[in-house]
Amino acid sequence: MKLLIAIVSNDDSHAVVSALTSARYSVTKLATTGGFLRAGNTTLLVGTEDEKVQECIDIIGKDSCRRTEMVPATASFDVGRYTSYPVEVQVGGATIFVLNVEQFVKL
Ligand code: 2BA
Repeated sequence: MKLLIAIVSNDDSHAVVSALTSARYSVTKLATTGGFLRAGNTTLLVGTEDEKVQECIDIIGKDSCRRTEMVPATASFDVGRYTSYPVEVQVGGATIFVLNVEQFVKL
């Protein structure tokens, strides 16, 4: 058995958890904070059989792949005058650790 620890963005977490539970994986969702950006992210714990690890990674990747999005940014170009323009930002992505589980007990 393996334990997957997957760190995903908060924006993607709902879709990833829904996809995993629909595929009958058990998931625990933790509210976490990245050490570098000090911003909130989501850590998912998924315990599963060895042969299902790749499918689980594929499901997580489907809803959290790294992508570029256009977001509106605002710049001031004169006293009291502002303009809005789109900028490209990178969002999403997942960091996944796969650990061996020595023992799995449900009481
Ligand atoms: P990612 O590498 O995609 O990492 C996203 C989040 O995943 C991280 O948030 C952290 O919470 C977790 N994570 C990634 N690798 C990990 C690891 N080896 N061990 C434990 N947790 C891990 P943040 O720490 O806020 O980092 C956000 C983004 O900033 C990173 O995206 C990376 O692109 C960049 N970054 C992180 N640390 C950096 C550093 N020391 N120097 C430069 N850029 C850094």
